[in-house]
Amino acid sequence: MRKSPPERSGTVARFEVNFTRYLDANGKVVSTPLPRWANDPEVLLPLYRTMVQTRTFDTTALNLQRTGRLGTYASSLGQEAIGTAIASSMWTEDVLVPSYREFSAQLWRGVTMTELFLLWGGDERGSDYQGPREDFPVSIPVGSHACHATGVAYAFKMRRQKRVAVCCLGDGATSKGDFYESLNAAGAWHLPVIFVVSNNQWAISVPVEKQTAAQTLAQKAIAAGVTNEQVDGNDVIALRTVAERAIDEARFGEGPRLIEALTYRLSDHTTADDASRYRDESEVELQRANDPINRLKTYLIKSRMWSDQDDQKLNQECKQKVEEAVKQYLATPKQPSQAMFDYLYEELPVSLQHQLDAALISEDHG
Ligand SMILES: Cc1ncc(C[n+]2csc(CCOP(=O)(O)OP(=O)(O)O)c2C)c(N)n1
Ligand SMILES: [Mg+2]
Repeated sequence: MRKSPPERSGTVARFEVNFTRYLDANGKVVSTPLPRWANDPEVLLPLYRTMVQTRTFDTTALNLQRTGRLGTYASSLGQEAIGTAIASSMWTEDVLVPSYREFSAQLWRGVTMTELFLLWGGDERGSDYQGPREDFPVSIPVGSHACHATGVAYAFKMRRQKRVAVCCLGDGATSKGDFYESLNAAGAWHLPVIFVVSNNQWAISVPVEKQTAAQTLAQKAIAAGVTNEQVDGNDVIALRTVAERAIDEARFGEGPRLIEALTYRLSDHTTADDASRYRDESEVELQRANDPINRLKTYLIKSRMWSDQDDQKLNQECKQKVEEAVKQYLATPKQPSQAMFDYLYEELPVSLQHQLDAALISEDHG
């Protein structure tokens, strides 16, 4: 890296940010050639099913929250393609380090809907995944998990394992110091880690153009010497193409990647938010036309891989699965109040001891 300066004045470096899209909002092919698997229902239908299952889960989670049976919940409406494509490009032994809107990735990797409900219902046992044991719990702190992902990738490298850490974060997270530090370390140490930025245009009430003066978020990787690219985050075919390549390259020693997926947060930030106070409903209306599920469905139907009848059946199956998960969730005996103190410290500090005493008293009276 250390070089002597050039002899004369002039440009010393140039950088690019590439964008990938195969399907437009109407499911029409706009770039060719398509990857070969884009004609293979065995590849595409599982992606579609996971996206639909995620949306069904999402609708039910919102209903549960509205009826007082779930805590604050962050909807993934409109962003289902990203996690689905990413997770389908990972190997089982890779590690997902997610933020709080990546249900599709988690479901693909075998986290159960009951576990997700438990977590969003305030029960930490929901993070003790029985499937992907080494995947991380969702990071509610914005961006801090980028450091964890870099650490995981460092461990893989030290152990000479061919595994990849995949960190999912939002546009807002890319303004944070821990994000830049993680990216820098990943670049300097040439680690097998992928940062997937879901640029949904909003960080609660802050639009992305107020978040940063950078033209793209992908370019933030350049200063860290990390390969970057931008992709249509509502086009699962483009996403999977980009993700598969990035993850494979990282696995086989070609270093870290940053993928910026352009999407849109169709929902409120969480159930504790009212987005109509800071953004125009007409903007949201326009964005509905970019829905990733409709886009893939139209393509599948046009390519004769799917029908409206198949769709109805799938929606029915997805609802049934969610209803079963709701039953299991609601039937799970609550943990005692003291459980929340059990795993924080080996020895409870005095201040928390007082809180524990108070919790035990209120439980006795409750
Ligand atoms: C370290 C930290 N600071 C602030 C918050 C409060 N907070 C929660 S979500 C959020 C916005 C995050 O936006 P973005 O990264 O774009 O993700 P999105 O919610 O859009 O998926 C903020 C500021 C937090 N959870 N953690
Ligand atoms: Mg955002």
